[in-house]
Order: sequence, then structure tokens, then C-alpha cells
Amino acid sequence: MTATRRGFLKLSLLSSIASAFAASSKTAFARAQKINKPVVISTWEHGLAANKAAWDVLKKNGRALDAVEQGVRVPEADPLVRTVGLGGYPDSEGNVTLDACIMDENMNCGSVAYLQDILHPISVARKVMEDTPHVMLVGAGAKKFALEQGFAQQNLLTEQSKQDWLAWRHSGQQKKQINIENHDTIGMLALDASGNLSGACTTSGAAFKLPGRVGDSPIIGAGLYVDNEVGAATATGMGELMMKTVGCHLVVELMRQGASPQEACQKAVERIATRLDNFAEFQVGFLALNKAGEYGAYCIQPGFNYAVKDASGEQLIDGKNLLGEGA
Ligand code: SD4
Repeated sequence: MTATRRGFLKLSLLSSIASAFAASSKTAFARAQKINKPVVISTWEHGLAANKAAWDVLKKNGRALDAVEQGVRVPEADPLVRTVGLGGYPDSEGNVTLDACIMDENMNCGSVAYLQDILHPISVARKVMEDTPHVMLVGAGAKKFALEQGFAQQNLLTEQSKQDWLAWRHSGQQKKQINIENHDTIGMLALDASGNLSGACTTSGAAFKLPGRVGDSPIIGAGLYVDNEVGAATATGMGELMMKTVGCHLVVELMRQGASPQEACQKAVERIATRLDNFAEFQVGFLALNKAGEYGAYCIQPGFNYAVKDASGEQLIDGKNLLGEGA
């Protein structure tokens, strides 16, 4: 095929795809009287403090990408948030290993997994996105890259985390599953004043996991996905379930087909429930935001909440769930 013919085919393909996108994103706009922007949403109660940092960027007409990075750095640096960054529960050998990813409005994404001794994995993920041709760096390579980029090396195992790990070891090393007492990953989504979406997700993962285990949080499509034509989604809970269903990509695709953020999250949880036999042993929560600034969430178990901040103020909302009373 000649270069001219290839160019022509590419152009006509792009224009038909563009009209399909325009048609699908009209659904959300048609539903919303007015676009709610800027707005930021994030998982769990610690999302309130994180949203404040993100809002500082958004209220000055800053970019959603900067907002989500600044936002999730708050729990990363907070030793009291026990499954993100500093003070996160270690793996079964006592090592804190971190997973994070970030995605912008242009389908750019960056990710780090199994990263040790670096306080802000989300900022390393952003560097991977912006300063390398790659999407994901893991383990020793990710750490080497971070150090070369000027990130400081730091011990992230706090005394409290060490004590909890020792107690777990002495208790016979029972399996610690992600249930309603053991979760804190932060996933954050923002729509900025220019109408652009971005998202970030960062975690120390499952407590006392097998060394080398990586969850959904750094996997684009599983723990986070952003399509600026449609919406964005992030997840918290037992990562293996989101990985098996590519959950966040599914949520975004459902929104593309016309589902509201709430409906899309519910359908993704139902997909898990109808495909994975042991789903009821775990928690999974999806959170979604669309181009019109509408948001929603849905989870398997009761107990998941999420924080929202927009021009009308801040809220902490209980996620609707599949298995709880009144579900
Ligand atoms: C993981 N999804 O590593 C993460 C953990 C989590 O709330 O979200 N906890 O599987």
C-alpha cells in the first residue's frame, strides 16, 4: 500500500471514530443540564484531605493531572493511612512495596509497581509517563529510575507497621484478605475547569502479601482508566478481582455506552459477582466520574465511602453496595 493511501485510510478511520465518540459523549451531556466542573472525587475518608490538596490546584484553573498528583501525595506522606505510602502495611517479609499509576486527558499514562523506599510513587509514575517512552517500571528498575530523577531514598516501614507485621507473624501468619477492615488505597479522579479529566491511584497493596505481588492499582485499565471523551474510573479493594475483569476499563466503556457513573460501577461489580465464584469474600469498590462532572460508586460489601469536592462544598458519601442490608 502506498504512503498516500495509508494516510487517506488513517484519516477516514479517524474521522469516523471521532463522530462515534461525539455521539457517545452526547449521552452524558444530554443528561446533565450543566457541567459540574471543576470536581474531584476520591476513595475513602482520607480522600477528604486529599481532595483539599487537589482543590487548591483546581480552583486556580489548574490542570486535573496536577490536581490528582498533588491530591494523592497527601495520604502517601501520611503514616496514619495504613495502605498507602509511608506507614503502609508491609509484605510477608516486612518490606513496604508500593504500586501507583497516573493517567491524563491525552491517554498518556505512567506507572510504577513493587517500588521500595520512595515516598511518592505517584510522582515517579508521572516521571515515567512524561520522561520515558514507557508506561510501567517495576521493582529495582523503578527505584533506580526514581533515584536518578532525584527522589530521595527513605525507609517507609514505620514503627507501627513493623509492630503490626511482627504481630501478624506471631499470630501464625493467617491470610490477611482485603475486607472491610483492611483497605485504604487512594484512587482519585478530577475534571478541571477546562473540562479535562485525569486520574491517579496509589497503594501499598494487600497487607502481608506474598513478596513480589502486584495488585490492580498500577495496572492501567484495572485500577485506573481515563478516556477524556467519556469519563474516568478507579478502584479499591482486592486487586485480583479488578485485574481479572479489567474493571476500570469496563466502567469507562459502560459509560461510553450511555451508563451513568453509578450504573457503570454497579454493572462492573455485577460482572465480578457473576464471573468470580468467591467474590463475596472480598471487597471491591469502583468510583467513576464522567465528562459532565457526574459521579458515582458501587461496591461489593457495605463500608466503602468516597469523598467529593466541588464548588458546592465537600462530602463523604457511602457507596451503594451489592451485599449489604437494603442493597
Ligand atoms: C490492591 N487494590 O493492591 C489494592 C488494595 C486496595 O484498598 O485497594 N486496598 O489490591
